[in-house]
Amino acid sequence: MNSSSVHSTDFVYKYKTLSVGHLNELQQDIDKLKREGKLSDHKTYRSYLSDKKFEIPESLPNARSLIALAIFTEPMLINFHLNGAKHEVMLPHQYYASGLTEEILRDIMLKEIVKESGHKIEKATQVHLKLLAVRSGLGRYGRNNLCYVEGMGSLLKLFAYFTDHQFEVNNWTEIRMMDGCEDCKICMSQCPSKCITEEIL
Ligand code: B12
Repeated sequence: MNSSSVHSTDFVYKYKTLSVGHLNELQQDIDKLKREGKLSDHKTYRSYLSDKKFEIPESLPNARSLIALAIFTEPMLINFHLNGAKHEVMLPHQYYASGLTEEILRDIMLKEIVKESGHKIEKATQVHLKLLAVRSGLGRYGRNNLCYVEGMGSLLKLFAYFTDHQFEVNNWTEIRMMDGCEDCKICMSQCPSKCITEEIL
């Protein structure tokens, strides 16, 4: 199934689907980074990744597809008053109650994406979401390694679901950095810890 942008209550979402036949290749992308020593060994960082694996969940052994979903919610603008001056600060939706619930996500998945009745979905909590989004063609990496989705920028939340529904279109895509990042180095010059490199993907 191809990407679609639908407005549902206060959210805008886009999605792409991939066959579970690509799970091994997705895992190999990560294993290759590890082998080449490109993943930080820092134990806190590794702890974030320790449960992540591209594999069919035991709770849905007949899973056929993975759905990558990007949700954009308007950021909240808050005013801080400091020494008589007002400072407007943008708060992404991870940090305020945007109203997005698990039930809304399940409804989007079942009623608007899977559509055919009788199918199951299972939230994929252990996959690498940016990689899945990029490999499914939903988004592209920015030089800063965040995932950008056309029309949404990077201020979005990614989710993934397994389903036993087989979609007709398989969207396997090469890993690429956004064209707009090739000549732009603004994030590089602003990164306080100098983590962003000249490297082009
Ligand atoms: C660990 C983690 C963190 C850690 C570590 C972040 C870090 N800087 O490393 C902490 C807790 C600090 C964190 C913070 C944030 N996170 Co976070 N985090 C994750 C998590 C759990 C895993 C990400 C990860 O490291 N994956 C493993 C790496 C290896 O995967 P990868 O980056 O896709 O790997 C590919 C690239 O490296 C690429 N590659 C290889 N070489 C090169 C070279 C170039 C030039 C490029 C561009 C790419 C590239 O190839 C790899 C694949 O083969 C994901 C959720 C998930 N389940 O995936 C969220 C996630 C990435 N985080 C997210 C967000 C929003 C944030 C914050 C912005 C939250 C906030 N508002 O403060 C901050 C950003 C901080 C920052 N400066 O990066 C979003 C990103 C959305 C997006 N648009 O991309 C995710 C997807 C969560 C979500 N559900 O939406 N996060």
